[in-house]
Amino acid sequence: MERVSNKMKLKEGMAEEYKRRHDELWPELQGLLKASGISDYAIFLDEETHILFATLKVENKAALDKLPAEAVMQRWWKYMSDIMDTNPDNSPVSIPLKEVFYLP
Ligand code: RM4
Repeated sequence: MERVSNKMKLKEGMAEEYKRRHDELWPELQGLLKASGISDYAIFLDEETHILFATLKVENKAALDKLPAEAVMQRWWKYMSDIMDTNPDNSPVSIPLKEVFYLP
């Protein structure tokens, strides 16, 4: 099991909408994430900076590299692109974070 964290950026004033969309996470996307070996996936919002801190566990990190090619992932990213900082392909600007502490 590997831990992976990264940060993304939400557009100002979109906190409620971001939470609403994730409360209604598409079952198909949830299925893909679980089938990819992801668990304990949480996203926290820093309300001062609008930075989203995402953290998850995954059985094998290589599985994450396959997600961008999945149609449902691309549809989700397009759906989310109006409220997040995104790359030209609609994927969120996602900056990997370095683990510096862990207490099991
Ligand atoms: C986020 C972002 C991530 C996705 C989660 C479910 O807003 O789009 O890439 O893994 O939603």
